[in-house]
Amino acid sequence: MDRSWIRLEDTAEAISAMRIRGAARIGRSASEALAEYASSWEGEDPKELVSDLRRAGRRLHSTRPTAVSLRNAILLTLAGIDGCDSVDAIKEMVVKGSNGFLTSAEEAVGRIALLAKARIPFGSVVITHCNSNAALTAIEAAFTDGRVKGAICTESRPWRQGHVTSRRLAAGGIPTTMVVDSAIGLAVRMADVAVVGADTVTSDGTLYNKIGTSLLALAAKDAGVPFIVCAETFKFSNMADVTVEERSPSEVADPLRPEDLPGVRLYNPVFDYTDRSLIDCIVTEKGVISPDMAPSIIKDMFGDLSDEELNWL
Ligand code: RI2
Repeated sequence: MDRSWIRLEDTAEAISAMRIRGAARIGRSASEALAEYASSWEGEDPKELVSDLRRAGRRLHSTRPTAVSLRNAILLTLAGIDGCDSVDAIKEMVVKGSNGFLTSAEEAVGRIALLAKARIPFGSVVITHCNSNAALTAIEAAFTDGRVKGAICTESRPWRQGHVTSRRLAAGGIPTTMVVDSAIGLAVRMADVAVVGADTVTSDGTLYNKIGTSLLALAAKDAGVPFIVCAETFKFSNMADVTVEERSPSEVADPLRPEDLPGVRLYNPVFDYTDRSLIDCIVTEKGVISPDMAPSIIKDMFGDLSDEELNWL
């Protein structure tokens, strides 16, 4: 195995093992890994480089099947490489594609925070689930404006990303309370607004996000609490199907003590889906939309890509 592939493999493994996690972050890491792989590729045949880059894209994509951010980051970073007639031109195209993707991904979070905070009434308690940088940046911006007086975070089993979330919010001075996931029904009634991130938004406006999100959305609807999704446009998917990632049962129960649960199969889905009817709005960097406007976001994002560029992955 050559050295550039080993570095790409390191990134793929880190994403797979969730040492790199968060839908946007895994997309950014994949884009960076592709640019680095292209830059350090040694060879003279442009066709071979295109084929190796696609192999690299497929390897990265295999790590987290639900997060469309990963797929879109790969497609957008490698867009245009077929039209290049030299190895140098391909390398330049990939580095340019990656830089463009990284810059727009970073800017998107700031723009989303600006738009989302305006949807949070002054003096609100905000409830959030899991650990979304887009959602947390919006909550922090709203706190700075005096719109947020407190935050409630769910623990987010099995990985307990709620610990990371509550530490971040508390460190920023926000009075923060963490609850176990089964307290969602009660906790949402202590909140004024729910703000979450997105792993994937499909063309029919369905949200795929960390397991438990749909329960928060249902409880929010029942309690009359607005449910806001913060999603960069590269989280939108033009795919008909979404594969919900299932991870190892060892994340839920101790694999060394099978005797604790004799004859029990453990099911550990990572994401669930929330119907668009439960979503008040989706805040993207292009504006605040209702879920039924998802197709126009998808058209905007992929409008310049050929069928070949959209379908190779
Ligand atoms: P940002 C995370 O997935 C969570 O589900 C979170 O809501 C979503 O990504 C979006 O996060 P995971 O990688 O992109 O923890 O907004 O499975 O940071």
